Amino acid sequence: MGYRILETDDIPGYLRDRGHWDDVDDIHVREVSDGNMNRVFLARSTDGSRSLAVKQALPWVRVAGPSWPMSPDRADAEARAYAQIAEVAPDKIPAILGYNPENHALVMEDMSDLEVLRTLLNEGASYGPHTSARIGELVAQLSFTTSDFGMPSADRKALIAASVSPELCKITEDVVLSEPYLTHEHNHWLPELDDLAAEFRADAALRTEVADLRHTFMTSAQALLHGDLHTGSVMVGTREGAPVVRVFDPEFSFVGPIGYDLGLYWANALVSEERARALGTLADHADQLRLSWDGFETEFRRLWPTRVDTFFDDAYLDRFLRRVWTDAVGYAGTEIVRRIIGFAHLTDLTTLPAPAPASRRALLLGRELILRREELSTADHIRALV
Ligand code: SR1
Ligand code: MG
Repeated sequence: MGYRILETDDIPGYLRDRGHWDDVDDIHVREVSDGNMNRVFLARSTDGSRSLAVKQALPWVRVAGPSWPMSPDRADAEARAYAQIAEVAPDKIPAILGYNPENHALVMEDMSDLEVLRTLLNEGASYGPHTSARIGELVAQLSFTTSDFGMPSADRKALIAASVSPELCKITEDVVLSEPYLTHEHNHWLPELDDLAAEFRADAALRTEVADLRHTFMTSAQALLHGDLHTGSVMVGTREGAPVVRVFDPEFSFVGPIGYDLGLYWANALVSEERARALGTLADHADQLRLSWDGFETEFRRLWPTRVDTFFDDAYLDRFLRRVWTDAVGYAGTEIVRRIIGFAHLTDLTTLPAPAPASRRALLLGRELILRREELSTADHIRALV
């Protein structure tokens, strides 16, 4: 049948044809697309006893339209990542019920009983004790099992080859890891930040450090990443009285530096902290970097004795984790910067009544994280900087 862009009215027939839903007379569909890239639909029966989500990759960046073409093959990377994560952390992703590579469409669990973490935080909620720890644990589970510690060398080479994702990596190389430091039509910022945006473009030392992080992103095939692990890629809530954390949208997945996933999460936590500071609603924001690192490190060290290649000794583990930490600090800096003077901004800041002061603080913090990542070797150092 080939690829066709699904509209709301197509979803009942699509779900029936794919064997997900029999009674197409009892199905109500609404579009809930929210992210920058794709379309998402929710299908629900009248009594609410059945519901599913359908996510389809468009042949362009959704928020830009056909003027920014993008292969819908990115959904293949997402489906592959979900399959990989399902092997090691099935409790931390939505249930995937089917993937149709012809239509680049995933059918998955409806998670609308949960909330997007960024939305909750923007509304003034705290993180609670579980969320960041689970995120760190997920990064460890995915990264250890897809690294040379968790996989035989030949399998790893096959994974690296299968996970090559040039178009989406190029987006990150551009919109995160170079454009904000250049004059580029994608960039925009608040007029009150003109001075800092110009300073960042003129700062040769900053550019060299970003170049270093960019090159690491391009070459350091440490493990399979989520690739876009911000607070809009996390859903939280409770089910049957227990806390639930689900990470979704791994379409930017590829084999890269582990610190990129941690750094993205840290950046978004630090920006949420600036929002809360501006609104006077600070809660447990300051704990999140430490909690996610502790969750990551504890799980990675727990898995270490199972490594497939024992030439990597315990002293090497310490060195490796230090490198991941330092990379994460740097990538946190680049993520903060691009979210304020680059293409895709964060509602954490844009919806503030007076966004400039908090954005300025965050931008300055981002620069320090990039420039001083080698010396910022503990969570306390980062707290002191904040
Ligand atoms: C053109 S895409 C811009 C951003 O949206 C995605 O969610 C990624 O964060 C990407 O960098
Ligand atoms: Mg996304």
